[in-house]
Amino acid sequence: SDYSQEPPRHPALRINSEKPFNAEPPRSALVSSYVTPVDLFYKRNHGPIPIVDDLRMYRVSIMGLVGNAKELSMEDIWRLPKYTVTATLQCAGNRRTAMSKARKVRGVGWDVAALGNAVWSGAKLADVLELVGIPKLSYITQAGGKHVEFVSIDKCKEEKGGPYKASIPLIQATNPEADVLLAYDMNGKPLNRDHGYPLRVVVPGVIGARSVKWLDSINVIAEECQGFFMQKDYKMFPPSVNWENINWSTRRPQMDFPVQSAICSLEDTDIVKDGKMTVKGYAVSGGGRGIERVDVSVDGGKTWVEALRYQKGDVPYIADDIRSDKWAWVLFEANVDVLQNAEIVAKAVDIAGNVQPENVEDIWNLRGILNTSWHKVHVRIGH
Ligand code: MTE
Ligand code: MO
Repeated sequence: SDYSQEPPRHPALRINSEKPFNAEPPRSALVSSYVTPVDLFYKRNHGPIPIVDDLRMYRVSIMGLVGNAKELSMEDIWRLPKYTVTATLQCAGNRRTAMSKARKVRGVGWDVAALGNAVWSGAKLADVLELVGIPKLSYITQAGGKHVEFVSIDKCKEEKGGPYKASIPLIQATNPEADVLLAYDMNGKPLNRDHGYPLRVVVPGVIGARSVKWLDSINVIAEECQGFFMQKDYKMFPPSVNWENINWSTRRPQMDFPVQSAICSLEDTDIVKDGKMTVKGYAVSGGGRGIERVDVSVDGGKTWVEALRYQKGDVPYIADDIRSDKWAWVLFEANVDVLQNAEIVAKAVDIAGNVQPENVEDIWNLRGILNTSWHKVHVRIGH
């Protein structure tokens, strides 16, 4: 595989793997703005970044169990109504390094920044599927299609040199309220190469692995995608399963991500000045479930204070707000007094009442996905 034509990248990114390129921003960059700048947005790849140099030649084919297969040009996609959705994309492997410290897991290591919040614009997948004769809110096509598979242009070793692919259920793909996009813009500008130029899928509220970049074709199929990343990866196993007794077919591919939060204003080993400080971070849940509450503790979880939450450029507010972006994170901040060496903790609660689990051991899994345990940071008092 050829890594000689990778795009330029921001020097502040922390590189977790060079080839393929996997990198995340420093924690502090995440809480400096509600919308994550493109160059600091985490990059998660499984192969070299493909090159699409002639946009006029670019086509997306829509095929499989549809009435009339079609090839769409970018012009065709641009002609459809343009929707803009603010959505947080999170890799299922976010916070894997911390899970691996409890007990070794397999996979690229990530700190707490394998996620970002972007403003995505593009056509709704539901509108695109209508062009091939599939009505809105369909769970099955006349030819028996129940899943929509996205196939990429890139090549990766997990697929034995074939393209990256994933699928979502047809009912989600054809539901306009699910806001699944074929996005061509990120933060108001055409996608760059790292993030899927010229066209990518964005499945809000679902682990990043299903938001296929560099889209080549859309396949309507009867069963979920049989690709590596659906069947042999991105599944959550119980702590008892190891590499000797694993049976991949016993679990479903992970779709929605669970409630998550992390502190971003502090690194693990920070020395702070005695006294008042502001703890900042992010909280997000999958499936469009908003964040109900974020609790912060400075005594390892014995006592808690409620943090202020905000989206957009708003001043922090506590009450839920009708302006809220349902697919996006909230940033939080809490003013606390740190009088001695302390364990600072954050935990979030989503609107369904789901709470992050306390201990990583309880959710340990051999692939190291979905580490949503309480985020703990040790600080020492210094001068
Ligand atoms: N799409 C393709 N074609 N190839 C990939 O390697 N990685 C997936 C997803 N889509 C991937 C892909 C994973 S695991 C994640 S978390 C997101 O893209 C990351 O998107 P980003 O690099 O734009 O942040
Ligand atoms: Mo991912």
